[in-house]
Amino acid sequence: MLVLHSYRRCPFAIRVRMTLHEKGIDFHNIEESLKDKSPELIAKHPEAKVPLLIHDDRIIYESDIITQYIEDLFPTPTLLPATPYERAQTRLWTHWCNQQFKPHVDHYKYGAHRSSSKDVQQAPARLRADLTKLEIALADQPFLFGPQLTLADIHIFPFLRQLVKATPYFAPLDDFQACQKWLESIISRPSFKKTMQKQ
Ligand SMILES: N[C@@H](CCC(=O)N[C@@H](CS)C(=O)NCC(=O)O)C(=O)O
Repeated sequence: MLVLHSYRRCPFAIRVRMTLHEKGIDFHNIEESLKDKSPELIAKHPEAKVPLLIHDDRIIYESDIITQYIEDLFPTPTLLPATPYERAQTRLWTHWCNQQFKPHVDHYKYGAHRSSSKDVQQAPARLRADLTKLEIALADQPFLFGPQLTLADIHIFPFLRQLVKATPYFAPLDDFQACQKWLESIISRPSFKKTMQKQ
C-alpha cells in the first residue's frame, strides 16, 4: 500500500503524483494543509515537508528520491531512458533543476520577500540562460530524451509551469517556443489532469 502526503499545488508533490499516474499506480493521497500539518507528516518527515511517501512501513522523502523509488518498484512502463549514460544525464537535469532553475524561478516569482536584491536583479538573465538550455535540448525532440517522457521532464516541468503562471508575466518566455510546446504537451496528458484533480 502506498500513501502519499501531498499538497495539490506543490511542484515537488506534483513530480511524485505525476510519476504515479504515468505508471497507473494506485495510491492513497493525503492532502495536507501546510499551515496545519498532520501529526503523521510531522512525525515521519524530518522537515515535515510534502511530499512524503509511506510504502507499508517504509518512509521515503525528497521528491526526486521518491520518484526514483517508484521507478525501481514499478519499472514498467519505464520513465528512464535506456542507457546508463542517458540515465546519468536525467539525474544531471534534475540536479540542474534543483540547484539552478528552481531557485531562479523563486527569485523571479517571490522577489525581495524571499531573495536577496542581487538574486532578484539577476533572475531575468539567469532564467533566459536556463530557458535557452532547455530550448536547445527540445529543439528537435518532444521530450528531453527523445520521444518518451522521462523523470527529467517530470522533475522540471512543474517549475516551468510556475514561471509561466508568475505575475508579472515573464515576457521573454515568448521567445522560447519549444519550451512552451513541451510544457503544453505535458500538461495536456491524462496523467497531469489526474495529478491536479481536486479531492
Ligand atoms: N526538497 C524537497 C522540497 C519539498 C518542499 O519544499 N515542500 C514544501 C511545499 S512545496 C513544503 O512542504 N513546505 C512546508 C514547510 O517547509 O514547512 C523535495 O524535493 O521534496
